[in-house]
Amino acid sequence: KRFNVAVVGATGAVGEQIIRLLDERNFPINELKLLSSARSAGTKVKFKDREVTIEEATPDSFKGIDIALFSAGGDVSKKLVPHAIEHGAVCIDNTSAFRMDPETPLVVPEVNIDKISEHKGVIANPNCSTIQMVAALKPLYDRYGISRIIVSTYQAVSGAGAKAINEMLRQSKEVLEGRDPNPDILPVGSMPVKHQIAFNAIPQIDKFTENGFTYEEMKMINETKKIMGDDSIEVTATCVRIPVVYGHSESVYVELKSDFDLEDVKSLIANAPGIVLQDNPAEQQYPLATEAAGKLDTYVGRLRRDLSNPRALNMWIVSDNLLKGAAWNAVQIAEYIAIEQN
Ligand code: 11C
Repeated sequence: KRFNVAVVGATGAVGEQIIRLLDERNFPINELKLLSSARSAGTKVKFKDREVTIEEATPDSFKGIDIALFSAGGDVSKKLVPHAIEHGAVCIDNTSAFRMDPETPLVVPEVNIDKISEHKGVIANPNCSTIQMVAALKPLYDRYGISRIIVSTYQAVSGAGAKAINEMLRQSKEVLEGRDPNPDILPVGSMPVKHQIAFNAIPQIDKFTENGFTYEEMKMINETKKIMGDDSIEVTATCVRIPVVYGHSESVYVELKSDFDLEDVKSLIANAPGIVLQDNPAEQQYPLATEAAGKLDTYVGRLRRDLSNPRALNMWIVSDNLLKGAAWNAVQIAEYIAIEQN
């Protein structure tokens, strides 16, 4: 069977990668519908041997669509996903709109692909920083159990969209030329205070919640429990924006429920699907955002037993936030749906 596929948010940083992956992976497409806001409608995009004109996304856009991939922001998803479902489409939603809805599966294929069959029209794609962490920790969870995770992130500006990338590049040039960098977007476009990102580290991604954690940090805490299907895992997170374009890096401390052998941990990670072990301190080999950028896998290194707790491990996890963290995870889910229906 070939599918009628819609991509909502086709001109965004994630939408562009979704289109590229559907093309490169030869997804079985009959009709491809590219949708965006009225502002970008009319733009032409090359897809295989055809040219597809981007159309404005409206409630009627989904007639005859089998699979719809959404990455145009939570408000667009909240408004249009119900219409797409009504027209019979399965929606894969990249936003946080439905992630914590108990009826909606939150899926990282390497962790809980079995959940896709429970969907009621929409499958949620988790937050980028959560995806790479749970994908890397899953083999350890299965073998040893996990009681606690403490994570600090070093997140790329592309997570905040194309405008944030431009802001970081512009500011870098301005600082090097001795000019004043004018912060305009980061840390959060809709908040009044802005901070310089060039040559800086900003400990704020998304707005603050009432408990002092940001929404990004709460996503890592809540989504991890839901994806792993285990509310007993204690998670704490500090999320930081750094001047890297592509690739989120994470320092993760994880307490296991039973004694472990470090060589066994390395071999579990080396053999896990979608994970690459890059851990050779003698050769100064460890994951780097510059090397993970553009790749589909998640890279793990700096694996070491914690000195304060022999049942805990420290590690460094890196992945391309626009790919495994967003577009690739979504296309992977679409591929599973296609296999299921064929
Ligand atoms: C960032 N993680 O790096 C965010 C972007 O909930 O899908 C993705 C936000 C989300 O800024």
